[in-house]
Amino acid sequence: MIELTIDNKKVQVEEGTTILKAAREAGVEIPTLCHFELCDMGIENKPGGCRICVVEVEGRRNLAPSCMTEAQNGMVIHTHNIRVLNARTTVLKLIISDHPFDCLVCAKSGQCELQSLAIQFGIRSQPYEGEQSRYRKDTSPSIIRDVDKCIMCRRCEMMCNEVQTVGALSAVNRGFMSVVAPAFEMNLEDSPCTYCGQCVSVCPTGALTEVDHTNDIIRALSDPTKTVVVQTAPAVRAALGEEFGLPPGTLVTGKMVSALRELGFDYIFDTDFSADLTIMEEGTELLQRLQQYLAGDTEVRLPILTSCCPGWVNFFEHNFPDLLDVPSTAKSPQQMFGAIAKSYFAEKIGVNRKDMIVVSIMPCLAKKYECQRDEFKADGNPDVDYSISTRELAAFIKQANIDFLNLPDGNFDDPLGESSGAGVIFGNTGGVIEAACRTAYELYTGKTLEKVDFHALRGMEGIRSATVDFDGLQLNIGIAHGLGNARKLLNDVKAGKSQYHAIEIMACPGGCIGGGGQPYHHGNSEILSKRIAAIYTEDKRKVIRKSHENPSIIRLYEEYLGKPGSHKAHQLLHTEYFP
Ligand code: HC0
Ligand code: SF4
Repeated sequence: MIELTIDNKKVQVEEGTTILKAAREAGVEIPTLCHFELCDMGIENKPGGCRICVVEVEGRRNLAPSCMTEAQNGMVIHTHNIRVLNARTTVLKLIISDHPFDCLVCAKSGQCELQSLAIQFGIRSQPYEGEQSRYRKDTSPSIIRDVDKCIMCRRCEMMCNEVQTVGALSAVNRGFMSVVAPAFEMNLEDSPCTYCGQCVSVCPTGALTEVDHTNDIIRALSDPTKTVVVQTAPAVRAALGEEFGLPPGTLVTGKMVSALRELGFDYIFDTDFSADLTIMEEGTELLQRLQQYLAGDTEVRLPILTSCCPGWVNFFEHNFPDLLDVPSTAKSPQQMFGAIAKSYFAEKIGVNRKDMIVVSIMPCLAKKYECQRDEFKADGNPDVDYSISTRELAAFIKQANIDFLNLPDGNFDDPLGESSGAGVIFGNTGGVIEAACRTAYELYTGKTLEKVDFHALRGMEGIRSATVDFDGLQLNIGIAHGLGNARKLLNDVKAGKSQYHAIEIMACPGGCIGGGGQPYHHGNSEILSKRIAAIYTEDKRKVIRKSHENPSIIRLYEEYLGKPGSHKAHQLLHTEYFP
């Protein structure tokens, strides 16, 4: 241990600790901009570029960037004397001198870290006037890059390259023209980007934001010829409350339903319903492949990979084009919902599919891209018309002046609003495969599963393994969240070295609860853990906790689909992948 003095406080820290961390351990907050830490992953972004975190170290001529400077025994540090404050203000003014002044209409206004610092440091005018660099905007199906607002903090690069190993973003150009961009400054759409949205979730300014579809939805809601149906993803209910000041981990399922009703949606349904449907189809596929394998078929594609996360689907299409027959062919719950809403449900209520608008509320930005894919359209009409994020829904509720916190708890509509606990745990890493185990166990063994909680499949480690006993058959399960972890498991599959029968993969750290469209969590893993706990609480509260026991799912098969894996189920609920 070493001892130093920070703002007249004696502090003891481990050798090798930076001044920034030492100060935080002592309860002294130093402002930062480029610095970002994902503690549980051991990943830290500290390019030392912004210089907002400078401090004075007695005896040194220059101010020191605290994120980059190691604390040393006997150091005496001042984090907010006049010299430090002046330096920070000058640095901020320089950053702002090359930043657009459109805060009034910026998508990040109110949540922009640069704006917050400008307020904190009392900057009230454009300090250094002169020419500013100007770039074109780059709009993809999910993400808008407004690189005039890039401050070169390089957090997005850290997420894309170190966590996701996608490598779509890197620093280009020099001086005022330096920005983070795809190689050769190509459009994001032409790059290997998966639309996972993790770069958006850490961008401190409005340089990276989601494509906003709220106005399209308002237009649909005000068109009397349209029946507007909404589905809400499992993870949204565990995070939406944060946008209204509720503590992380507060479940707001009932308030969310009431808000959607007040917003004017005709039917409020649940993606948890179609998560149950996914289990019926994906679980059947898993059992079919297993039975082929047990019968000695050496050609059978095992492990089966889950296929419900569109960021992950993009990733394997780009990076593993020779493994496209390995993932399950089951569509994601978002897309299964759209296909069933615009066929079975539309027929039930006598509405032409062209007059039905299906909206999804998702914690994810890749879902925006997914619902635009050609294979999810019938005669050019998409199964899901618009997907908006948890953040966009919160903004929409605020725009409509709905008193969210005082709303009563509402109930989802029938039949596509009924779901099991297995459907809701899809939102957590490990949840899809746990849900699949609950159903596959009973279908395989013919016995009742007494203990539905598979604790071995839960947790936050990036790669997890567990063996589940199916009455003598030992099923090896792998789980990865974050695309960097997924790549490791996929490399083993490619090399024929994988020991698993089934692998669940989610693109975002934590699964959908940590999706790129969720309220900003600033790398705080405690927030993710609380959302995860909330999802398991919702599961526990459900009367039905296994997908195949959902009465509305049973009825859907009886009335419309026949049985899982039927010809009709294949037509509506399965897909193919493209390199
Ligand atoms: Fe997910 Fe989903 S669980 S991807 O994370 O499978 O976005 O929440 O809606 O589709 O159900 C996201 C969350 C979903 C889908 C479901 C899956
Ligand atoms: Fe990289 Fe994901 Fe951002 Fe695309 S969306 S640039 S893959 S972090």
